Amino acid sequence: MIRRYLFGEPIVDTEGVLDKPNPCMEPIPYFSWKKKEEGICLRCPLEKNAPVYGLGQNVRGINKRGFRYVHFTGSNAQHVDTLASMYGSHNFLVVSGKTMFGVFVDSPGRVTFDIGFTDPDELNIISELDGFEVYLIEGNSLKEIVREFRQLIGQSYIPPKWAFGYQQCRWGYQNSDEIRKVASEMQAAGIPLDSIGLDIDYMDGYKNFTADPENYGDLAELSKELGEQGIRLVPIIDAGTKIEKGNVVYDEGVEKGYFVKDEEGNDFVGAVWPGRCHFPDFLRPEVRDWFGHHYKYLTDMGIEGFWNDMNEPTLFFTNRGLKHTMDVVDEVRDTQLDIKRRRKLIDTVGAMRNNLIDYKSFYHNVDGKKIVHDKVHNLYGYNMARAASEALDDMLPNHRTLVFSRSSCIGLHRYAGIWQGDNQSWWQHILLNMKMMPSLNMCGFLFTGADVGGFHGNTSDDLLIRWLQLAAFTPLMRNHSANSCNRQEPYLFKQKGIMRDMIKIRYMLLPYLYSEFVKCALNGDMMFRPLAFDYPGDKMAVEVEDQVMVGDALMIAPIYTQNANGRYVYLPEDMVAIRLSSPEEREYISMEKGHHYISAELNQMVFFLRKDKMITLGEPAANTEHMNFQNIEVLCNVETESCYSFYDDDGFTKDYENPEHYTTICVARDANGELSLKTSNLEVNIKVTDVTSKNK
Ligand code: MIG
Repeated sequence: MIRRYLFGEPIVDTEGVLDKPNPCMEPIPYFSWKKKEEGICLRCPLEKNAPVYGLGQNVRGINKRGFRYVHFTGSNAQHVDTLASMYGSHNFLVVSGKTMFGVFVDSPGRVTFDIGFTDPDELNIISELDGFEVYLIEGNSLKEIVREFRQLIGQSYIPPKWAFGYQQCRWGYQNSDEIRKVASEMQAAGIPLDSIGLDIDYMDGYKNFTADPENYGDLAELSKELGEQGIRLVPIIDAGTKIEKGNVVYDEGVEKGYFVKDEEGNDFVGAVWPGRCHFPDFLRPEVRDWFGHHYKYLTDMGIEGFWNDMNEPTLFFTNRGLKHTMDVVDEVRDTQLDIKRRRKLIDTVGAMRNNLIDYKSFYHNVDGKKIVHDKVHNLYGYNMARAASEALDDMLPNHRTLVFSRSSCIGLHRYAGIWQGDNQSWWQHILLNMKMMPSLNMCGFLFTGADVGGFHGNTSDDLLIRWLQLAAFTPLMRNHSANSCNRQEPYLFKQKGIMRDMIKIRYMLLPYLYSEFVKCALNGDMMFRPLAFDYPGDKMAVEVEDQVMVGDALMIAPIYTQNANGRYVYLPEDMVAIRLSSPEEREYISMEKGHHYISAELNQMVFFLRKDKMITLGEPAANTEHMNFQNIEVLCNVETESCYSFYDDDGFTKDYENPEHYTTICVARDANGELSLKTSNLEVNIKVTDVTSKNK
């Protein structure tokens, strides 16, 4: 059951929820609330040891209890335990325990979730804005509460099938020949590849919807050439518009009055890559429509995948901040620069970036109302990526495109995916990558993943290999790195053969991953789940923070420690461990419920198949375009009988509901102990592999 509560008068409709139930007039259950200096505070006691799940993109555990998260989208690349907010603000959480409920705080502004941090026995939710809405969701299980919430916020974005293939990216590919080289090196190393990301380097002077005439003058040919090999380009689009006459987006935006304004009503100025920029007012539908249709420049080249960056929005500096900094420089210039002044200088320079004073100094126009940015801050990236998605739908109807964003808010999950931002080549970031998956899935973000290998910092063979072993399951599997660190393409490493085999395993898993993904999107389910969601009565399972369920049939327990040749896992039921060093080289190990040490050398990846479940596997190919999902192997761990609903489609169009996309696959053990197969669709060729208790 879902109930909606209104607090004050919301300044805008976030459009996180499209179909709103009538508001409830009775007082909100579970919570007491009062107005405090920091905002409206909703307080609720927490049961001892009861986990709290959700909040989407954040650091720390799957169980979010024990920290104070502040949702105000930001771009901090230090994803450490004390980071209070990341690029997204996803204000949904589920409190478990004897009484279980979900809460969604629908607000465009800053919301703080103090989950047993200041007081270990309390949840305090503080909304800085007086006007906001709260949805309270009750249900009989964690899964049910999430499903109800997901129905409320609407169906999650489904990208084209090719977006599930391996993506190679890097900040710093200098010209189109370098892109060609990435493709040919990948092919020479026998590594599957579906797309190559283009970072800001491809643009002309960091202007959106342009290509550098010297280095990327042949972008259209490049796109065509690679397209013929089944490889797609995925260019970046940034939030800032360069102030420069002749820059079409600038000229039009100024003329139409489509940029956000400063106090005096002039186009607001903030700096990003090209230096001083204006920022489209994406909260306005007509601005989204205008900006979104500029993607035509790229779609005309056959490009159908895009990523949106710097849309928190990130501001390197404003004229105010710069002037203030220069004043401080003057003030300290001729002094001895003692510790205080030195600190002041450093802090002032640092504070030029993403300063709250600046976020309070520009305005949106929402339905004719002038609204200061910091009150709707969390909606900016959401509406930027939405602009792309809406216009692409218009320009390429009934055709799926890839769009993923850095900044987000609940609502964007209907339009795009997100990546997890500027992580590091740290072992603990493999784990963080995994832990964020279920939290994001709860909030509707299914198409997500992290920069594989880590964005900042130099990666090593073993780190990249172990990371690939996790990323083999994440819908977005993109290796991306910063221009300041070593290159990270797999073919450059000594152990590239292992990397190739891990990426091939990803392609082998695709028919299962794609089937599970689309079904989860259509049914409002989570593809990645904490163990607690599937085994709520199992106290041990509830505490597990380094294993998750993936789809209907699998549990994963990735290795995230350097030099380890295995790890401890907890099995909440009997399962079959599948240990493989390539799609063909496999071992099946029956394991009983309980604690185990499972060995997995660097070249071995392990995952676990649940009892009476099966997965659908494909034959890896150079890319998804060359794969045939109608030719599959089903790997079965089935004692007596089991059925699986296998989803597949053409990967491009949108008639998801077509019953022809579903094949029911049933296997049953006959009198001889052999598995026999029944299927609803004879066009899918199925080979059955029985991995049930091979040891017995
Ligand atoms: O702060 O475009 O998250 O993926 O490579 C750096 C350059 C700006 C941040 C993105 C990252 C991208 C980078 N951008």
